[in-house]
Amino acid sequence: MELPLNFTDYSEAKKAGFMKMKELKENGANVVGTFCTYTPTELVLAAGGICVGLCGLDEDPIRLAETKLPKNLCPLIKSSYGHALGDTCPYFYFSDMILAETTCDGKKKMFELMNDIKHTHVMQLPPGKEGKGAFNLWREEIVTLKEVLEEKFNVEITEEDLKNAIKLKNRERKVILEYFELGKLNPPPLGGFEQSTLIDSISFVFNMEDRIKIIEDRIVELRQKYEREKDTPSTRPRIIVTGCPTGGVRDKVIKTIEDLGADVVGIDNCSGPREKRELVREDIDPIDALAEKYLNINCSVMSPNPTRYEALGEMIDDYNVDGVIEVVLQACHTFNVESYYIKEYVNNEKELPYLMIETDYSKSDVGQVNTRISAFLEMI
Ligand code: BJ8
Repeated sequence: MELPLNFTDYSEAKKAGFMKMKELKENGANVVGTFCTYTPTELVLAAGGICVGLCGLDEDPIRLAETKLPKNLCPLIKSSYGHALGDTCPYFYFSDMILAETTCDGKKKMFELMNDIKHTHVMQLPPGKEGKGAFNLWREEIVTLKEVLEEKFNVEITEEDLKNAIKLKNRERKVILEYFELGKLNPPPLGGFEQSTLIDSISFVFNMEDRIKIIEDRIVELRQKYEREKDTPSTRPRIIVTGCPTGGVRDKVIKTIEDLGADVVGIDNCSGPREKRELVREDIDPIDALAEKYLNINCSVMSPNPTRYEALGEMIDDYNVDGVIEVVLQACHTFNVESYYIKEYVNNEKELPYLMIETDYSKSDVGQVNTRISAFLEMI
């Protein structure tokens, strides 16, 4: 059985979510717009609020964004800001506030401009996770966020509220991880295009229980598919895509890899298991637990960022991978610089081929991307 139309098509899911969001707002929902997996969403849930991701994944608003931002900036940042500036994203419109973090330089400076449009609370994320100072700073930022949310939404976030929100988010993490791990099977019952589309689309289902149920149902369908097909393993190369978020280049990169004859079995980025791997501890003070968990996310904005290699290495082994393709969005300096060591790691430690593709949201390099992926797959 195929997924309902709105979860295989990101723009359909986004549109369907608009109506739901409008209804929720009419019933008094408190909505917080977010941009990053470092956002401790449990606090918003504990405040009775709803989080909605606002990362821009399309090219349309970029021209407008460039009237205020430099052209030489990551497309995700320009697209996100362009939607805010042009008021072309209903989710931005419906957000009561924006919750952001000091991740990369481009994003954190863009948030200063975004604050002129809508109240943007920026959490000070430490530039590295090592040392006591980093944990203490981040923990303080989480305490401050709790106070900001309490004041904004006129609620008290109790320890019990927070513990319940942590449990609920952990359930969601576990089920999403189980869904991703179906990519370990051969033949893989799902490709990277589906993984990325479903996970980005599901963010527009605002009831967490509904969200969990949709993924659980899809897991059952995919397991049945695997049972039917398991006697004919795939001989296609097994690829992991790593690097920047790929929602804005899903067609240009992930679909192209699959159309050219490979299986994208895993996606090691923020649409993949990067944030899901580690649960929030349920046996310690909830604020400590949130600080610990979110500080450990292995994004390239952290310096140094050794756990990214461990996570990628585990995926390469567990998913039995034949090659790694890294996507770097143009002007993303942190992933771009880190790609040097990722290549070394993949080539030398894992003895596998590696390809880095630097791209943006435009169609101007579709042919070139296609040619490079094709040559890479032929080599494998
Ligand atoms: S945790 S990947 S969502 S920061 S691609 S805007 S880093 S210049 S999106 Fe990200 Fe959080 Fe990290 Fe994930 Fe800057 Fe790079 Fe653009 Fe990026």
